[in-house]
Amino acid sequence: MRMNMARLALMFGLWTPFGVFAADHQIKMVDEGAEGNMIFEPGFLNAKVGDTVTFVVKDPGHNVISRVVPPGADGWKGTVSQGFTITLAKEGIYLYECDLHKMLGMVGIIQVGAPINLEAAKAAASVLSKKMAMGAERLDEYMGKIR
Ligand SMILES: [Cu+2]
Repeated sequence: MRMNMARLALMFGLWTPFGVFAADHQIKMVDEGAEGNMIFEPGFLNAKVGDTVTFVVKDPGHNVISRVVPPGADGWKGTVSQGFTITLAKEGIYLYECDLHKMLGMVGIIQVGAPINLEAAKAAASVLSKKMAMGAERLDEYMGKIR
C-alpha cells in the first residue's frame, strides 16, 4: 500500500509530541566567570516557548529567584544545591537573580519570543540596578540585548 508524502507529513505532524523540538538550555552559576565574578553564564539567553532551562551548579552557594516573568507564567524561588530546571511556558521576558549576590550584579535575563512585558522588565531592572553595589552595567548590557 502506497502513501503519498503529504499524508505522511500530516501523520508525522499529528503524532509528534510538542516537546520533541523543545531545547534544554543550561545556565551555570559561577563564582569567577569569563565576564566577571558572581555571574550567570550565559546571563542573557534567547529561547522559545516550551524550552526548558537548567540552572547548573558550577560553584555552590547560589540561588535563582525570578523577579519578573511574563503574564501567566509561574515564577520560581529556591535554593539551588543540585541544579534546578524551569519550563518557559509563556512568551516574554524573564528577569531573575541570585538573592545572595544580586547586589554584585548576579542577575540574568531570558527572552522568549516577543518581549511583551518589556515595560515591566525595564521598571524592575531600574529598581534593581539602583540597589546594586556593582554590576549594574552588566544588567544594562543584558537589557540591551532584548530585541
Ligand atoms: Cu549567587
